[in-house]
Amino acid sequence: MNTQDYISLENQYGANNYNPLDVVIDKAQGVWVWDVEGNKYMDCLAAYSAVNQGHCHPRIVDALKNQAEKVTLTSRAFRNDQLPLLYKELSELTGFEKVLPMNSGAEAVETALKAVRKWGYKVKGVPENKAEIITCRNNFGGRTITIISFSTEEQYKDGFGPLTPGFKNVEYGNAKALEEAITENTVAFLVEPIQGEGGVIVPPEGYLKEAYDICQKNNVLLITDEIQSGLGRSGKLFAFEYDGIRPDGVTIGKALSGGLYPVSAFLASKEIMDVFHPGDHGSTFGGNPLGAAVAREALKVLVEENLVEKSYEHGKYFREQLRAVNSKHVKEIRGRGLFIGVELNDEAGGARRFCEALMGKGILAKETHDNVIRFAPPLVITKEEIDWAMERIKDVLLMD
Ligand code: IF1
Repeated sequence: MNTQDYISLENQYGANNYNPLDVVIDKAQGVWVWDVEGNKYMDCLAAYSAVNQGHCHPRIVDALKNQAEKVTLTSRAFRNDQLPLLYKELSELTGFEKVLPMNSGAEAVETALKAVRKWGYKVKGVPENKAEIITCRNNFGGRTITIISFSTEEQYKDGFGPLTPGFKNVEYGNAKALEEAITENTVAFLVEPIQGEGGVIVPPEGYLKEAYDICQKNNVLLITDEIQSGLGRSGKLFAFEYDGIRPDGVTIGKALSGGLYPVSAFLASKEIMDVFHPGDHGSTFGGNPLGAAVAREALKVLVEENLVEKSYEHGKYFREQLRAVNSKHVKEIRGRGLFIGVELNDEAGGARRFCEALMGKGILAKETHDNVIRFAPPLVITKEEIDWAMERIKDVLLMD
């Protein structure tokens, strides 16, 4: 079968909920992927930061294989030997006292929403069903009905009502707007330290610190969603570190498993996590030993291969090289670490055509919000591989 054969099958049997590039990948290793015709591409999306460790990292593949031959799923009705070790290693690495394991990022966000609401009622004393959560315009937190209820992207909500109440959106990066939105019923502020889908938006210097102080003053929990920006993507373990703060809770996912298995988690203080009692919340696969074993190895690889530092250094280099192209199409190059957005001028005709041109030159990148090309390769990318990419990116950014 060739590319078109696979695409025809997708069109015949698959829901039409994506519009992917017409590349059918059947092999991947490190920053490289191959299509069914044997063409080789550099993956500059890294599955939206789920393969920070590089595709099919041998150590994580081995961890998956070894565990798969022992036990893969016990449910949480019983215990297993991998989850407590993941708890310990995650807590020691991140500094958060408690972990609640889930599978998808959206489930981790939903867990955080439940935690902050319950904390509001049981600890802060907000009247039942009156809890308010503040989020930011252009957020992305997943696709569940509650999460899209605070989305400002009309398409994500269209046809999925009635929406979940209890959310207020404020302008991203505007601490004053946050302060003005707080009422005595506000339980939390949920924010991405860098908005990925919003177009790799880095907030003004000190914004998170201002937000932290405002939350502290008003007894409002600060929860950062680091499902995309976390685990090295921004050049720090967590992007919240750039403001020298520690939020009350954080959601992680994607690279937590290195892309080998869906593993996510909500991390928080004991005070917050203790709102959960047996039977309050859970998931069939949440905390399973296969995912836990994979996540433990993925975190070890992140640390032992210095991927956070590499993201910082190579991201800086990548952004410098992009700026040096001096393309008439480019409005702004922004980002932190290897989380890079190239915003194009309106006259450039949209980012999709640049992504298609990049694909023709062996680079897979994804546009976000029509006019931003996101470059977010696996953090294992080398300087030489960036140079290889830049030769091709330069040609594309200099096209008419
Ligand atoms: C899609 C976007 C990115 C996320 C943040 C939670 C989640 C995500 C900050 C939910 C997931 C994915 C979802 C995927 C494409 C991708 C995406 F374009 F949708 F918005 F990365 F920017 N918080 N983002 O980025 O995690 O449930 O997907 O595991 O839905 O198309 P998930």
